[in-house]
Amino acid sequence: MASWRPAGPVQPGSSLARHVLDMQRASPGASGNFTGLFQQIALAVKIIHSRVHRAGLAGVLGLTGETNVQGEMVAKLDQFSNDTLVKCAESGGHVCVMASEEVEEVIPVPLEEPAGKYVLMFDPLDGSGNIDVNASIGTIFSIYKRRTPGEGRGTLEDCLQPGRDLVASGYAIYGSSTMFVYTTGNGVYGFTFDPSVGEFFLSHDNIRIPKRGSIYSINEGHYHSWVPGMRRWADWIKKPEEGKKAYGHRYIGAMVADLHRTLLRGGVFCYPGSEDKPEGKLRLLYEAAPFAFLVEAAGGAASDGSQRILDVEPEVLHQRTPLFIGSSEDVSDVLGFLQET
Ligand code: AHM
Ligand code: MG
Repeated sequence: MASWRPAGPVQPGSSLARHVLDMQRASPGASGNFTGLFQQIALAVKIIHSRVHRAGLAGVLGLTGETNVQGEMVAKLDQFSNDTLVKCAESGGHVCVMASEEVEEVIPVPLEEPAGKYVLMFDPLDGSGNIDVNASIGTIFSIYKRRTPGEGRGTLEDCLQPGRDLVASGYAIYGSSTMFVYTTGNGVYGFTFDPSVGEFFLSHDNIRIPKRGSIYSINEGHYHSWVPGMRRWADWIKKPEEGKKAYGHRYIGAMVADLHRTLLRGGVFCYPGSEDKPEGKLRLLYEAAPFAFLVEAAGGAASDGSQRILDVEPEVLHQRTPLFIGSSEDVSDVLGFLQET
């Protein structure tokens, strides 16, 4: 008699929860804390997904009128996403301290909750300028181990770690479907949310970024404020030459969406510095380092123009950095132009 197999497309063995559990079982000495933290992050993402998809109906679009630490207006969904991540993570007992792009200082774990050994950093809702036009947005997270000795609450020092010390990073993209993509530095895995089941299932196994792509992604409206090397690169990339086709241009304006495409299709995403803002706009700890860890694990590259993003030693929590990230050959082309005298 044939052995029984579940009917339908859902494969319980390919769920995100099971994937993380298998990974934990494969790492000797793992205590289950990491798996627990991941489950809390996935729970937060499901709650944010649900609110993002109901946003128009629920009337939560619009601005609260407050100004966040970046001097930008905070959309209501940003705040909701921030609070959801904080509540889910602190109640799991796996983190000792957190930091969010939306909050000026580190976020301590409340005294009534147990503290764990992990440090969680996140951009709760990246690309929030896209909310009101119903375009893709996302959540970015990264996990470090505490580096200060002892147990109990963590400190700012635990948050100021270079990306090469990351234990894991990932993102959720709230697009035509919601996806969850993560790495622990060894393979990049993508899961698609099945709302009828309420779970993420493996849809993109072992993502590898092509060595070279055919798309460049940058806000070219800033062209006149760039250094000459950057402008020369932007002129070159769209010019057909012998042996080189002109690259196509795509820019959604939400890093999660632009980098999700770059990870799957290849190409390069740049957010350079400008004359008045030499550090650019993106934040090292919440945006650049987590994506650099993902893209390098997929075989790509990420630089700030002079060094690997993962080697940058953060000095302050909300540090900004120029970013050149994507297919290794495409990143190397931009760096070549930038380093020309
Ligand atoms: P946010 O975190 O406040 O949403 O800002 C970051 C976003 C990125 O997702 C995106 O790549 C960039 O800002 C777009 O900036 P610009 O409008 O200058 O092109
Ligand atoms: Mg952001």
